[in-house]
Amino acid sequence: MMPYRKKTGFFVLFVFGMTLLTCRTQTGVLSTVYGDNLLQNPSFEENGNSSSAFWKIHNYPGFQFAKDAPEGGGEWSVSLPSNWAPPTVYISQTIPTPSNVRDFQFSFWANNQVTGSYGKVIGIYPDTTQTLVEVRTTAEEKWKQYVRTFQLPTPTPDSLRVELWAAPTEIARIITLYDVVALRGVE
Ligand SMILES: [Ca+2]
Repeated sequence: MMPYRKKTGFFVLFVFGMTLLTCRTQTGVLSTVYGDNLLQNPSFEENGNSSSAFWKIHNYPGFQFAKDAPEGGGEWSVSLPSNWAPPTVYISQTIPTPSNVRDFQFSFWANNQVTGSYGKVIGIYPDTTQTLVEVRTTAEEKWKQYVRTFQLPTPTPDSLRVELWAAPTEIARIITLYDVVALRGVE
């Protein structure tokens, strides 16, 4: 038997955690800032702090952020390091494919030092995946927005996954910054 006090402690922690989760969902701080955007936490921040909520990072131990953002992008962006070529580090967010939408607009802001980082949207089927759109960035000295439209194939994938990839490099450690990522249905 667990001591009574320990049990109570766990319960209080549990309730506190659930309250945090509930507040986050109800206030919509992360989801509705950019109107009809289907992605959650598109600006990598919440209440003035950097945030990785709703995103996963792959092939890297943790998220890094930069206090640098495009106009309208708040204060923070996500920072993806490149240590070798080809790049292996990327972040992703997966959403159920919305019904009754065939055409989408995929957009993001990027700031990188070398050409070759990219964002893409992948359609996920029960037994396979298919790249629906891939947008390569160019080397820029400042933030630049990339926008592309695409149409869902038939049959429709069960879910859509947005991926943002670090740039390839063989020379030195560089970073790519991403911010204000959006996936929207268009008429
Ligand atoms: Ca931001």
